[in-house]
Amino acid sequence: MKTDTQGNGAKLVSFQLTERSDIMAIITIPTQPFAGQRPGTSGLRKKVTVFQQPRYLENFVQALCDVLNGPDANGHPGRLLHGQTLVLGGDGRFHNRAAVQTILKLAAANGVARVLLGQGGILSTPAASAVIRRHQTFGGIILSASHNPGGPYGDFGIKYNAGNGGPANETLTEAVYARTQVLTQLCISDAADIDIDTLGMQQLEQMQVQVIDPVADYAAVMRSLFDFDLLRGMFKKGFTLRVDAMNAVGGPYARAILEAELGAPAGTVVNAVPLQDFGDLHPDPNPVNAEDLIAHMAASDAPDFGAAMDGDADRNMVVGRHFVVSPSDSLAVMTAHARLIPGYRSGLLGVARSMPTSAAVDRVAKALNLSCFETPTGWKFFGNLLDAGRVTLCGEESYGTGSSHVREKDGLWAILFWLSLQGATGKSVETLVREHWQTYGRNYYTRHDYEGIAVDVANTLMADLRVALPALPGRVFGQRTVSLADDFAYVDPVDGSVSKNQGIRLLFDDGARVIFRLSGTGTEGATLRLYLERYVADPARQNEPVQLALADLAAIAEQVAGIRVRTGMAGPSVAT
Ligand code: G16
Repeated sequence: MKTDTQGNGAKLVSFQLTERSDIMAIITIPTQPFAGQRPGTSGLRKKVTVFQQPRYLENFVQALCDVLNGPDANGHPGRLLHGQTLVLGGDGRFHNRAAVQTILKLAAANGVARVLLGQGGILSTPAASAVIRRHQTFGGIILSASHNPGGPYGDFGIKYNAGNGGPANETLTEAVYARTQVLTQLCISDAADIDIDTLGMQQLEQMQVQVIDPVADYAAVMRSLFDFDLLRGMFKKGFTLRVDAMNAVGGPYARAILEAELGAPAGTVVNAVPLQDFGDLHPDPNPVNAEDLIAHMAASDAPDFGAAMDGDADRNMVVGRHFVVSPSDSLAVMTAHARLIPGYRSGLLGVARSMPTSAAVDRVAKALNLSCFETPTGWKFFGNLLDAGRVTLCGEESYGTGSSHVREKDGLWAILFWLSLQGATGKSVETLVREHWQTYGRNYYTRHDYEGIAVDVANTLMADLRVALPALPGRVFGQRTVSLADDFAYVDPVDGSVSKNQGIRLLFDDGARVIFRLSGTGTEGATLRLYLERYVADPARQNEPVQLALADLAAIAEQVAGIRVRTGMAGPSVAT
């Protein structure tokens, strides 16, 4: 050990000679806090250009390491991270590779003993969760801005997942944020970049970096849940599938499992090579952004089944011939038929959905006598329920479904699930959903997004709604009366933690709902999300176009919130 001061203000606190006979050193560098490093719905997401500022990423990762190391008994920096293994990987978007190198050098300097790194810096979000769980690591760092656009002027993101494989809870993310605001120094290795593309072990300071196959652990989990022989048989008999990976990280996983292992013809997975800018696609699998898939599924020679995934492959969209399945319906249908899948044959422990997700799954849960939980938006809120064995399936309106097999939503898992349902029943996607509606009724559902509005306009709109809430119950709008109006708060049934201000809810006496919420994943201005839902039991009235069926609720929302006047927008920028 040696102490020295370098010209750039960095302090040399240790060194070691390597076999290459160059000097690697762990140095401390003075730094200053950056404002706004508070993680949102799912980690810290900012423009790439923000992350490229010197020491921006470093500060956040140092703060994370400090929090994970914890204080010792005397309140000094502790060593909880020392000797531990972390998982590292991302969705391959622009800045992924550079960020991986930086994080490795910080991890090495902050006591991490070993990193399991996805080859090329690649790990889909569900795969990262699977690796954390299978290797029982301390946790993992995932680099992704999910469905947000990529490229040099696009978005980048980072989040920490705990040892259960799931996104860190709010207590931890708030502690990291607090730490970012008082940080004065970084502890980092000045070693040269390592080779992140070759499988195998390398050394970085005292830390081992094991470059792993990004698909292997994930594929093993899928094999344990689904009947691969059944799926192989489907493709052998000519079943046709089109999976749009949107030039994002899901491509290699879908190719390896669907094409290489299950025998789907080459070309089943399209846009299958992850590109740093997603080839200018917006990798958000909804009918607007995945329009190419929608067009293929509407063609006369449409495949039997279509699906898309997002930037980090945790979201999914399920499409039949001429038929798009809403994420809320998807969760309900999966819940109703779960026992057809080997991994769920013994039944479900319970189900959970985020508050803005439609109540379609609630009806299935009631019929099957399952517990059904309503949580705030954000997959992290499912973690405790899954860990405590209270639920098996979870889902969100934002094209996310998943189960207890990992602690993230999982795009390819959902595709394999729907494929299996078709294989086990011999029914098409459309038939499965229409029969579901006949049995349980239909929850017409849409989400209207008002994107890129001024932050103060959005905040004022929400604040005004909160003020208006007490006067709303009992108010009559046409045929409907407001039965409840509140700002959704959640008490976690496992640890008792309380999360307030999770969205304004207007519930009506006929089961209809209007919900207002601000997005927590955007990087520019604010996005207001308006969620509309109406229940129709009568099969004869289940075939209206969705926007038409919900037009009266949209009008009520406008009357209550004055969105158009406040934003100057004639309508939502996206309606799905
Ligand atoms: C993240 C969270 C999801 C959440 C979604 C939407 O998804 O993991 O649980 O539903 O954001 O968030 P918002 O409505 O706040 O934009 P992802 O796929 O972006 O990680």
